[in-house]
Amino acid sequence: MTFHVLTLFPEMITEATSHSILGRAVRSNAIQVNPVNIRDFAVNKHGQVDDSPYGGGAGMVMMASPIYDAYQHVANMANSNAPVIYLSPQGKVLTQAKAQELSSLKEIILLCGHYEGIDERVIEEIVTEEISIGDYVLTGGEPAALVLMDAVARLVPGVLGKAESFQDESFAGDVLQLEYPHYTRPPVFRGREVPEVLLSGNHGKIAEWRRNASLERTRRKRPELELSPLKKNLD
Ligand code: 4HQ
Repeated sequence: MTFHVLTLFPEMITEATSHSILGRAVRSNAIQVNPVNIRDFAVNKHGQVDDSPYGGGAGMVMMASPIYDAYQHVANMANSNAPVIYLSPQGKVLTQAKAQELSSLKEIILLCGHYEGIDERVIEEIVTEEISIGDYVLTGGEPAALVLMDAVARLVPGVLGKAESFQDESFAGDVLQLEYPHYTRPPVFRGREVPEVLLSGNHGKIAEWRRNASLERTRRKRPELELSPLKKNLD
């Protein structure tokens, strides 16, 4: 799977996808990350990509043409029906189900905005969907694009190792369940003991304890996650 990222800060994307699990996935070709520098498509020799807003007001607006040209550059290599996702608080909030859906695509194009935003006309022209990573305000779209890429990439076959993906097998598809508590040596830390069952060697009992702990935790800490998608539609 290829993530094309239209951005003014391509190093943020390269750097953050070059470590740990994503770094390994890039090196092994399980995923491709293609940051495209919008400034390479600037309107003049000064590298201008933003301008003051029509109608006045503070701040700057990203110009339409550098973004459009950067998009055309990608569209020439990408398959033309790849979604173009604008990271924005105006989008639907990213869910595990959405990450699942995106993980089956061959390519996606992510558009990262900065300053006050992007000229509305280029959004109308190229964006197929808007996604938010949560109801708070970022300084730019790059951290949001990285969050989306991380959540999607780990669902792409070959990205997680056997040990890393094992955990997920016990959980059904789209529904997010909180993880059970984890413990490692020593058996007592500041008077706190590891639950006895985990030291018992009884793998049936251990699996049952973890299933229960996971359910109990989800119910207590994030009760809204327990609602099935069907139930959710009823409220
Ligand atoms: N942004 N989820 C880009 C966000 C955001 C979010 C603020 C995106 C600034 C220009 N993006 N604009 N929340 O806060 O995706």
